[in-house]
Amino acid sequence: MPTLVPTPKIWMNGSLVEWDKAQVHVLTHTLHYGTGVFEGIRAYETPQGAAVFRLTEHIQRLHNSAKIMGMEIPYSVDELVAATKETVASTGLSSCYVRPIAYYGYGEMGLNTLPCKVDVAIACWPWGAYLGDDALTKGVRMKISSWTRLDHNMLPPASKTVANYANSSLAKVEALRAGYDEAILLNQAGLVSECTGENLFVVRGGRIVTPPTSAGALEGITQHSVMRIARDLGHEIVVDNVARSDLYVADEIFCCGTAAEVSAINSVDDRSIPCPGPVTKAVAEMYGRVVRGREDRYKDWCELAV
Ligand code: PPE
Repeated sequence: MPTLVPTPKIWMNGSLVEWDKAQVHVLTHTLHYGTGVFEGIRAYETPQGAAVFRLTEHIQRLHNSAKIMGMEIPYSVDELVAATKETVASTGLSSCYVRPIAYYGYGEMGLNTLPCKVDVAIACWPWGAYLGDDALTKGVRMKISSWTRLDHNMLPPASKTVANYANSSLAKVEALRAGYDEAILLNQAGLVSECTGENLFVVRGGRIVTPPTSAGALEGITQHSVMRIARDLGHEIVVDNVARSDLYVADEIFCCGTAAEVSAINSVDDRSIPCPGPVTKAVAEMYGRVVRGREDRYKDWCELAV
């Protein structure tokens, strides 16, 4: 049984269609060549109603991903922000995951994307704790992947391109099959980049470090939120390179992403890490309040769906 829970409507090229009717042809270009770009966003229940967390920034990143790939999205950021709100509102859910995708549709085959038409869809579904219900309390078991993170001149890791996730999937499945929960990918220089779908934070000696985009990490919107929250909580936090051995001797490690939120890490390659540590707990708790519109100073990040 598939675990995906349908919602009433999916937005496709300007209109809301029934979930079951939101279909594409088997010769959809992106299905064959991985050339689409997508986003992952969450809507949360706030005291004012359902709000999409940092929606405008996510849609802006979708446009940036497309720009990196040389793709022109036929809808402006404002149009897609409005479309996302409309789609979330149509679900009737107070919280859900939101997946906008821009892809080359049906009509052309072959690697030349220049003549291809760009289609856009936005779908929502309920999605629980991405790394398991006890990701914050018990923590996540991490493995350094045997797969290398994509290099900037192969497939730009800063773009959320569909094809990039074949790299993430290889690492994820390898880690799961070996009995771990998630993988950390090193780049070609051997430095830490990120996890298969989360950014990474390493706490040591009262200082928090997170790897930069140049190391092969996605410019995470949760990463950005966590940096601001941690600073506001009084922590020193820097963007800098992290070596594999930095992970083994860390005081705390946590990862974050839209789907995973803030998740604690209890070990890397079977070297145990204190978990959940005080910094992880404080940041995770505050993040949980912020996304639910319970902290006034971050209210601008919660964009009401209706
Ligand atoms: N790195 C990668 C590779 C990544 O995919 C994500 C999001 C992040 C970092 C964190 O980015 P942000 O969501 O802006 O904080 N991963 C998505 C999971 C995708 C999936 O379908 O699985 C997500 O969290 O939505």
